[in-house]
Parts: sequence; C-alpha cells; structure tokens
Amino acid sequence: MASIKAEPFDLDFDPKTTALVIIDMQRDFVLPGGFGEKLGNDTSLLLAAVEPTQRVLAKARAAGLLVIHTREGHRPDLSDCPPAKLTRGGQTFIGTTGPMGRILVRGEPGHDIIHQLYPVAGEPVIDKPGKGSFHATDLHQILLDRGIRTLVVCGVTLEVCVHTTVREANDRGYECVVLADCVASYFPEFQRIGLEMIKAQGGIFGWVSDADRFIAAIG
Ligand code: C5J
Repeated sequence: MASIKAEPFDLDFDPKTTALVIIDMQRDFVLPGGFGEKLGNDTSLLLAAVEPTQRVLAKARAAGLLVIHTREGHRPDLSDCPPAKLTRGGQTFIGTTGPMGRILVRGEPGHDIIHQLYPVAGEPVIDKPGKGSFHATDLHQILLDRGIRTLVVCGVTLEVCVHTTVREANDRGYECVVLADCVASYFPEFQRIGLEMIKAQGGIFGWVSDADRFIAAIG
C-alpha cells in the first residue's frame, strides 16, 4: 500500500489497483494554432501542465501503473456528434478545417496527443465523443477488468473534461486524486475554483494533490 498527501486528507491506495488517467492532452487543445486557440484562448496556460505530467507519467510507467489516455473527438462523418454540440455558441468549429486538420475529428493531426505525453504500446487510448471519459466508451469495463479502484487524474481542461470524468468516476465508485499542477484551464479562476470544488465538503467527489506528492507516494 502507499499513501499520497492530499486535500482534504491523505489517501491510502494500492499502486496495483491504481490507474493514471491523462485526459485530452491533444494538440488541438494544448498547442498554439489549434481549436483551443481558435476559440480565443491562451494555450500557454495548458502547456504549463505538460512538464509536471511528463514527470508523473514517467514515474507511473516505471512503477508499472496502468496508464490510460483519452482523446475527445468524433467520427469523420460526425455521426456521433450531437447537433447541440456541433452548433454550440451559434458557431460551427467541429469538423471544419483548422491549422491542424479537421477540428476534433479522429485521425486528424490536431486530434492526436502531444508528443511529450504520447502513449506507448499497451497503454489504452480511449476515444470519447463527449466531455466525460465514461460516456459512450469502454473505459469502465477496462478499469473493472484490471481491478482498478483509484484514479490519478491529469489533463485538460479542468472544469470541462477533467471535472466531468472525475464526477462520472466518483459515481461509479472510484477514488479520484486530481494532480493540481497536471491539470489546466484556459481560465485561471476556473482552475482555482475547479480544484476547490473537487475537495470541498470533505472531498465531495475527490482529492487534490500534485505531481511531487504523487511521485513521493510511489517512492
Ligand atoms: C473542452 C476538454 N474543453 N477536453 N474539452 O471542450 O476539456
């Protein structure tokens, strides 16, 4: 067993039943010139999460933890994209051609994971059409089959796909530890409040820790 220093209180976990989940570290969200920037966002806020996540990923791989990556995106014919998502905000971005190919379409360069955090053989990649990683995917089955109970969560954006995934996971009985410096938002106030929300009320849907404390916990 191991124990991670976290808020609102330290969490005991078994590395054998713990998975590292890295959410949507895709070029379109994280890199300048992608979907995120096209929406008017400052991508440097997301890039800040890359280096700590690299350290966490290296430690998790060395310790033999299950590592799972997710990507938000749709089939090329957009048949899995609800019209309400397609036209959100009165504009259509998804499926149109951006600097990194068709936006949020599977197989396009912008949809892929940034090279710094690229999956290696044996690490499941979950392609998800929604914000949550459990909706319309086989993630729950993969975790159940491996006996996973605890999720260590990194990725972007905190208040959207990270929050949705952690809430989904919490409702399915997983203990979720979100690493504060390995998640990011385009909005600094959402980053601060998003982390507060997770650990409020005695850990209403999870724990908050950071890269250094995860690395120390694994030993
Ligand atoms: C968003 C995500 N923000 N991965 N997606 O649309 O958080």
